[in-house]
Amino acid sequence: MLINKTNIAGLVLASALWSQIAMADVVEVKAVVTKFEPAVVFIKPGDSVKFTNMAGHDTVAIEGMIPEGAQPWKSAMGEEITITLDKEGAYVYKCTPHVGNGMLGAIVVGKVPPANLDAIKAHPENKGMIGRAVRQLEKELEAHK
Ligand SMILES: [Cu+2]
Repeated sequence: MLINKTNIAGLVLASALWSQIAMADVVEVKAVVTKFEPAVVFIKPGDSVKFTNMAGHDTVAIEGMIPEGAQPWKSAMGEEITITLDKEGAYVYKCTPHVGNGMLGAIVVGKVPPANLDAIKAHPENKGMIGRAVRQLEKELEAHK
């Protein structure tokens, strides 16, 4: 390979990308009866969350309770989906068949407190079981300060 400025820039970029990939973590969230465990997880931008033991469950991001511009997710029933989150903020999600049993969770990416916490609290769906999950998220954020 001819060594010139373009090649060097490419190599530097490739190694920066590689070290980012090498440092990214995968955090496991397990479906246990009608709960996600742990219900609230803290990750870095670029980390992934893998949902396991999903027989009879799904995981669906709640619209308006994820950072603005972030990609919502929706798994198939029983799917052990792995999602990668790059955008900082809090993501609240539910299991469709068990949302009435309080089967919800939250993922906090990056900075604490997350920039969209007020938007989540002000969301009209912040009531009932979803409201309970939001309060649990707030409690965990307090403990994580
Ligand atoms: Cu479920």
